Amino acid sequence: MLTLYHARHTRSLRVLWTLEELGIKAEVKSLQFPPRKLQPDYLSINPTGAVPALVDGDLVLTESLAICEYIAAKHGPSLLVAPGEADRVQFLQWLWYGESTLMTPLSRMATVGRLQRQGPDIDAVMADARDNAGVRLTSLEKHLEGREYLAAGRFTLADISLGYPLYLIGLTGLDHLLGPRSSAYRNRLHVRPAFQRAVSVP
Ligand SMILES: N[C@@H](CCC(=O)N[C@@H](CS)C(=O)NCC(=O)O)C(=O)O
Repeated sequence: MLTLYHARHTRSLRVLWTLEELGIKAEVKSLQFPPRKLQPDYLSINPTGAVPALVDGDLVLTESLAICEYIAAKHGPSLLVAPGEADRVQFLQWLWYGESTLMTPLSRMATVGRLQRQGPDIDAVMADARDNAGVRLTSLEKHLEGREYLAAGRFTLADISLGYPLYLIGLTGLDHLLGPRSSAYRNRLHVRPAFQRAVSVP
């Protein structure tokens, strides 16, 4: 049995979503956030204190996309675009864009927001991160021209990767940063029954 350490509104949503898409059961342990401060016993599972973590027997994985790829490779390879398959490179590009390019300014905003400080320096950091996210989103808008999904003409893990930061954009009131194609794309992802089930896990 897989065990997933999860906290609401975090990257563990990607893992829950992958599990739901593939109909895989896991024991979900919901943690208070941030576990680093509120659940110190969790550091014995993941010394970084970050979520998600997946335990499968002796194996412990602590990167959301590595966990999703591990699950997909075992149970649902159509979520991946294999080496040699057309669009493999686009798949990699957008898989990483979701965690690296797009999450970087959003994580900065979340971290600074959590500190609950005020003042011109904080405002400047937040404004810069917002601006940065907006600029970065223009490449998604461009890529979506004539495409329903990011790679291989089907729903893949790259879409799950992006679906999480697009969810955060909605949560943090940044919808105005999305162009029309990106907004329609996000709706397409988020109406999926598997996403709806995943996002309702407390
Ligand atoms: N690259 C990692 C990042 C994990 C991460 O930073 N998780 C955030 C929540 S989305 C977290 O737990 N932050 C709290 C902390 O680091 O204390 C992944 O994709 O899983």
